[in-house]
Amino acid sequence: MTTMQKNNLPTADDLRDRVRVALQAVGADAALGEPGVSGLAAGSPITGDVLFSVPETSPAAAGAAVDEAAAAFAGWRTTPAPVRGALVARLGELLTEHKADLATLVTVEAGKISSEALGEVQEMIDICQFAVGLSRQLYGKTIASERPGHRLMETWHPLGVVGVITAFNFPVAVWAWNTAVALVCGDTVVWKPSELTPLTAIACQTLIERACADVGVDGSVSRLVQGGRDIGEALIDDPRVALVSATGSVRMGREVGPRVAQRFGKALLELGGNNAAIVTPSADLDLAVRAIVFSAAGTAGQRCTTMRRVIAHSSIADELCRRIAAAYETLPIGDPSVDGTLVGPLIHSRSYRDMVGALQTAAADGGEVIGGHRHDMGAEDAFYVAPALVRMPGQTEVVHNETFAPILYVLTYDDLDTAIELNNAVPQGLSSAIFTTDIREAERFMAADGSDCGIANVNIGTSGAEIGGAFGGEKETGGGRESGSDAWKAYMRRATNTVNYSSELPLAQGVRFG
Ligand code: UN1
Repeated sequence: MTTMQKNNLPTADDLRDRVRVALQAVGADAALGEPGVSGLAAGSPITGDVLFSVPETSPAAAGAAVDEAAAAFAGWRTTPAPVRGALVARLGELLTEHKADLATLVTVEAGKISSEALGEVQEMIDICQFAVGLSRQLYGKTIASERPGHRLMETWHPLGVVGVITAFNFPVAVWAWNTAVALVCGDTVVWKPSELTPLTAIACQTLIERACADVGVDGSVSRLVQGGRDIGEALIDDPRVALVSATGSVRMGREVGPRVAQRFGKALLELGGNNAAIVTPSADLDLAVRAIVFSAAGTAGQRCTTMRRVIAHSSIADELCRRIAAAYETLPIGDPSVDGTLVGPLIHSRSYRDMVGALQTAAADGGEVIGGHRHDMGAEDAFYVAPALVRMPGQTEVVHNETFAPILYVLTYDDLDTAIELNNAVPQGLSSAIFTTDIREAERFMAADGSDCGIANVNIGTSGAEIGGAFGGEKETGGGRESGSDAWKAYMRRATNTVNYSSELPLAQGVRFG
């Protein structure tokens, strides 16, 4: 039987106390108002209660935040990059000091289990360290010129204000990926977090303002605006926002992309995923099952990198399903703040309805559904579910949709080409994996005619990427890359400089003119 801590949830008052303690520790409790007071409702999926109300930014105030960030950019862009790095280094120290406080807030607001919440904060610390190193490595190339006495080179310059729009499921890490890198690149930031996670945002903003004060930098280099659609639009449509980096649904990206393009702004989109793992006959099944269960059921299926499909070789599909189903049976579901819980709540009732709807459709399409039922935790507005495993007779439309809940569809294949075709048959292109001990299969999966995703892993699940690599995906995932590698280039503009240090004026391409 699946373990559950029935009716054993904390009370709303317990959660309020935890939030108060964590926000007091970071020095941000002044922003808390009683629930019901006008402003944004800050709630928790753990119980489904509204805990506090927090100040909401008006559209005029959002414009003012952009004014401030734009004004700060004038000085920040000429601050030497390693000096900018010192601010990010200080932020990293403060995040380290307040790792547990932030993780508490992430657990309360996003419903993540403690270990994953701590991991998310670690991801922030990691990107700060990366960005500090990067602050001394914003390299341009020197290129051989075809003309004598000439030098050709590239220089990279800050872009301007970066608008960062983040989602509830990584309420702090995605802000940090963008902000740490943008700041060392010489950009200033205006952040619009998800309306579902305003408390974590207040904590982060307090820490970055403290970091600014500690190193003597104008706090306007990083601003926070809180609110709904109109506040996001204030960033999207403002010509001073040079780059909009948006994480969220494909539907959101379809609006943001063209609107930003309309004014020739830059957009960095990190949208939906529909990530698959191919499991081959040579796979180490113990390892594969552990990786699949973490990627499919972890974070209650609410990562953009969550594994949503398994493409299993027909010779091992039954065995694999049996083992995944057995592992699912033992997953402790319940209060994410309790040690040992592995599956916390869905974020809200809509996610639950979407999950029920997708499972009904899958069953109508001939899918065999195992699990997926709601756990009664004694809280009407909290949605705890058992992860679902669905053996599909083939890929119907429901398999092509991203349902932000723990549903894992299983398809079968007989030859690797078909498996790769299935992997690539969905509109999204974020993450993918192959489980194999055959080097030919592994290499084929990563080759040009292999996985079409931004992330293609071997013997690792689809989720849980390190910050050192560029993160993002193709097709409906939006094409953006954030975090490590050379993703910083999206936060800067490139100038090509040709320098003539001779006293002649040879023209390129051998052109003669007078
Ligand atoms: C997301 O879900 O938006 O690779 C980001 C991962 C995490 C980031 C996920 N490092 O699963």
